[in-house]
Amino acid sequence: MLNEFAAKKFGKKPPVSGYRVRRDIRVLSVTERQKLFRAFNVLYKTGVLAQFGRLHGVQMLRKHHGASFLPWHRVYIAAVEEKLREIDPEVSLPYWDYTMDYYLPLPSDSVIWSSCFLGNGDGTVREGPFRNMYGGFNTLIARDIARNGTCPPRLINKDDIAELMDFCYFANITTGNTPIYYQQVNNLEVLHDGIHDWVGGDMGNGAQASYDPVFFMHHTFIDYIWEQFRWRQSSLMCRVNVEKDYREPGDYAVNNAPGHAPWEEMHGFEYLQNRDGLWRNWTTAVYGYEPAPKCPECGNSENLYCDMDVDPRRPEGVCVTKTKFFCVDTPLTDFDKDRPFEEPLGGGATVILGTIHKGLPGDGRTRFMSQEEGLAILRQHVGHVYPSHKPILHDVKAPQGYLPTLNMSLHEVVYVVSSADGQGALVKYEDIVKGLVTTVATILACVL
Ligand SMILES: [Cu+2]
Repeated sequence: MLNEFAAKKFGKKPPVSGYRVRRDIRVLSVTERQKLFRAFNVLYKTGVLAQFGRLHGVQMLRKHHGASFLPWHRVYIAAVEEKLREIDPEVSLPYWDYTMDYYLPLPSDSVIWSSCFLGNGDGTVREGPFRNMYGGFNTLIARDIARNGTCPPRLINKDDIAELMDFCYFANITTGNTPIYYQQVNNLEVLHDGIHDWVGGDMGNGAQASYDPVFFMHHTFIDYIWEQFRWRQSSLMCRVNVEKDYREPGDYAVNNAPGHAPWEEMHGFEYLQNRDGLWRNWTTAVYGYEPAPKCPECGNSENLYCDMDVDPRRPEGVCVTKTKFFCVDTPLTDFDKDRPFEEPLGGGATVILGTIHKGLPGDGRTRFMSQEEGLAILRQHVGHVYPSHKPILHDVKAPQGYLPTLNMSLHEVVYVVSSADGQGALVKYEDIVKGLVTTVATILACVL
């Protein structure tokens, strides 16, 4: 099956099924959702989903805990999307923007975890479009929202994303050869791990994670965050060539695990190298992103609303997901409708559920917590004064004949320039930054 992608030069050439746009799953119409779920069920029944599940689950360290994490998953989900479009050329992979679930007192109440969307989040998936699907170990897929895990089980919120956007380089937000992987802040892979553990069940275990279709909505959002980072990298603020920017030799992966160098093959897509996942044409020729829903319209979705009060630091309001109690449609029609829920037959492995819930703080607001407790924690989180963004530090190398390297904070420089009188200061400044990341054009833009 994977040979098809090599034969079609998937990624090197525009995809057979054409360019597609990815949107938040709650913005899709009921019909669009049904088409998506039907396509997933066909992929499941034909065994394609399981093949992709195995590909993800084996040789995990070739594409996790290191630099190839983002490019590998970019290609992987695009390939699954291509298979979905073979079944129905009108579908694309939606993303699950969990920053909108974050604002619920109990994010496990999100409409996402209803039969209108991805089905229940507590235990065996027995309702919704993915009920009765078997996972990696011959057991029905299961979830265990807000479980305890190795990584803090937490949703990614808007502040996490804003903090990533303080940086300019791939190495700033990815994993390299580091002994304290799990504790890294501003690391998109570590943040992504938290969602896996938050959903729990199959999603909480790397070998089984992509047997639960939630995996693809999660990874599409991670890819969208990365894409926003790449827009920033390409902007005047950073001026980084996103196709070349990678990690340094010797700093590719935790414990120097192989598979993460830019020239190494992409596991399962051996006609590509890891660095090919950095090509711009993935998001110009293959797929693109519709921006996440914003206030006041919130994508005109019946499943979202604009909340002006919940996050005082965002006076323009934030879109918040409706809860599962709003699920009224039954998006299951012509597939699977007569098949009753069946208990697992036995003989398969058991997904570990029911870890100890001790009232996890913050984003781990659990399904066992009261609304009041969850709300109190949420208020604490979104009520604090947001620390101003850290200034961006550039190592500045002076042109030949000028002073040697100095360390410059962009924010301070903007301040100096804006408070300077007259053009003379700007000209001097231009001398200093000649040939550097930051240009006078950027500074002028900031001052204006
Ligand atoms: Cu993965």
